[in-house]
Amino acid sequence: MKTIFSGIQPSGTLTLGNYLGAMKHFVQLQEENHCYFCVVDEHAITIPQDRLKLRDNIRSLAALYLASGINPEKSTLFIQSEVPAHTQLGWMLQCVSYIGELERMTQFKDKSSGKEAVSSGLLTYPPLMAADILLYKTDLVPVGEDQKQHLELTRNLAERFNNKYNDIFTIPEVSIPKVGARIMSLQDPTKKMSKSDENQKAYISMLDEPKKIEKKIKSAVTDSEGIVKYDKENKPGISNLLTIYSSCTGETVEELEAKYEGKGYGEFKQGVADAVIQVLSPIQERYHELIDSEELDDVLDNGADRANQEALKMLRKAKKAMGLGRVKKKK
Ligand code: ATP
Ligand code: LTN
Repeated sequence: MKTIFSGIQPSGTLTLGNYLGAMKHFVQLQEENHCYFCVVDEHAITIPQDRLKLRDNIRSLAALYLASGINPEKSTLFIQSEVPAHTQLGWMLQCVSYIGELERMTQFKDKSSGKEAVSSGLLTYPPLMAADILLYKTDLVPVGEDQKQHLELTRNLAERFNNKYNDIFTIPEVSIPKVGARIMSLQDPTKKMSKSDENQKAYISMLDEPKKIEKKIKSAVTDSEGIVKYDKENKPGISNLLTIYSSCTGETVEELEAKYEGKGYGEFKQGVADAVIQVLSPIQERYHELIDSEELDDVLDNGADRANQEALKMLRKAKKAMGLGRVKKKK
């Protein structure tokens, strides 16, 4: 049995990309592992957030975790800001991070480029992410492709700390799905699908109604060739839709290519829409039962208690290793 940790930012309603690249795999992993799943709200404030919207997004994300199949009996589900050890260890890890290596992170470069006021939190985001992971002796971190670089940095920071202070951190491995690790924007299939995209037609929200899903997929950018074939270079739009279809139904890309041979994009897109709706509908139904329930609060209270207990143990070890605080004199 391995210890698994992953986090999702409550920076908007989750997209189909978040589901196929991350959430779906969390649900499978919890069957045989000891899992922690986190709503990383402290990461979300690295870019400006509306306070009321953030609160809604935090609750909504927690409900989506459960609605997607995270079982609180098997996994610990909690909100990052309810476990203070994360920012505490995050600070300590900032002090072992170099500015140069943080500036090299592509997520930092993407999110800061062209902006006038960039928060220092956006730069120091990865040591906080490393703290999330290292507090729980995590063996494996399931994430989408875009997080690979942050995971490499986490491993480096853990090794640097272990060598310099004391060998306390487990070095985590990354787990990236074979299909669906990078779902692309429906409007610009060279960009990843993102919940912070200004263009709502670019992404499918996990809470979009069937009609909306159908409309967005039908207006997805493709090409004029009219052949359903996977070719990422020359047909990025169709390739992305094939990936989505395959991740939703489990059929392979080859099987889907054969199924749509000689058929037009209209029919293919209808198939993609139906597959997506079939996956999201039951999740949405359960979500609406949960969102205003006390059950959700109970799960989160419980999760925070369990996470706090575990995280404090590692925080104490890290403080001791670095020489923070004091040793009390015996009376
Ligand atoms: P934003 O889109 O708001 O910048 P994000 O979606 O990149 O945020 P998170 O919501 O924290 O960031 O991501 C949660 C998980 O979903 C991560 O494991 C991430 O790798 C994965 N993920 C995000 N976007 C995609 C995508 N387009 N395809 C596959 N996986 C994704
Ligand atoms: N950086 C991630 C979110 C995140 C995370 C984590 C993922 C924060 N802490 C710990 C895995 C483990 C993102 O932007 N998607």
